[in-house]
Amino acid sequence: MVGGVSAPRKSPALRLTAWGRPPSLADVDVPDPGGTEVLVRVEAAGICHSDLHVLDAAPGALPYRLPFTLGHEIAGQVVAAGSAATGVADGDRVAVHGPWGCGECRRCAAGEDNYCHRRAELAFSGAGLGRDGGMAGHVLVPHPRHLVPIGDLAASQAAPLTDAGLTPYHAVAGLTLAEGAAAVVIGAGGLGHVAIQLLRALTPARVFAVDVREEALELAARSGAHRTLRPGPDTAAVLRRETGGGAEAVLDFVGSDPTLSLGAGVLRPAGSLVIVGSGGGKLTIAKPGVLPPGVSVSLPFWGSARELREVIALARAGRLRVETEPFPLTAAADAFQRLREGRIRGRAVLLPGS
Ligand code: FEH
Ligand code: ZN
Ligand code: ZN
Repeated sequence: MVGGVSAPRKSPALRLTAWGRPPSLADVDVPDPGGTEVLVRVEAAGICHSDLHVLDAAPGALPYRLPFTLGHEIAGQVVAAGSAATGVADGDRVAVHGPWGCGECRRCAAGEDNYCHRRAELAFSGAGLGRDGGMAGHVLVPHPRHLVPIGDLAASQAAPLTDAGLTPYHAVAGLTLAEGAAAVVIGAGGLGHVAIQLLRALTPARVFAVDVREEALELAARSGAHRTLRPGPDTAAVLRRETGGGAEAVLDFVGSDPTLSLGAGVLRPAGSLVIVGSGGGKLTIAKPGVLPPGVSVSLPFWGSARELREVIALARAGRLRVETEPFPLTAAADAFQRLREGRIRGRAVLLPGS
């Protein structure tokens, strides 16, 4: 109990209990936080394509131990805290920085758990990724350092921003785009449409969006893309022409063979290829090869707690907004299926209290 905000003894949770099997809703015990732990009542939890990768993983493909509760995009309210959990107060509304690392290395100490030095040794990647996450009524967060205040920001915005906002923010943060530069966003879905908003809010670049779905291109245009186009045999040539010789940056939120090939064909010399999507596509890096001279290739992963604070600040200032489709926790199976079929506009968000 923190300041009169209490927690029940049982709470619903979407549990992964067997590899390759659909997750199931179950009532689980609500844990009492000890030490630095903080108990958060979940108000919203986003659904990510990575959740599908977890559901589809073959036994042994991931180091995670079953069972665990899914959900790595979480926002809610602090309801209890351990005796060593400082800096949290009764009823704080928070977003959860989801990539939990070892908590001891230099990266984790800096809030950069996404690049934890001991990542390869851990049996988890974060909340809902081998540890109990937030597709549930409550989530136990290991340390207050993973909590970012959200003030009066809606949880249905804050939750998806912890990944669909943070990941593109971290990807864009590494780019230098001057006036007149062109940035191509491949994949205008849950992350891509936020990337377009960030490129428009933080850089002077002209933004080109590519997606196979007409509805995604409409969202891309509403998000601020200067030009939208569906991929075809001449897309690279069209983009090279319309960017005046190539793009300074390509952000690939799909990461498949065709999208990587398109990205390589659109970059101008000394451009940046930023591969965010986990589509498993391959691109041969060779000299000479398909990439122009001077190109940098990066594989950014999620983002830091400091960057999440910056994303939340942008959203609270009205400069960033995630397109969401809400579902009650009990409709999680339908939401997952629609995501799998490409029928979610923006980000699907589960609302445990609805
Ligand atoms: C999480 C875990 C593993 C791979 C990728 C992800 C992303 O959803 C995080 O942005
Ligand atoms: Zn994710
Ligand atoms: Zn670490």
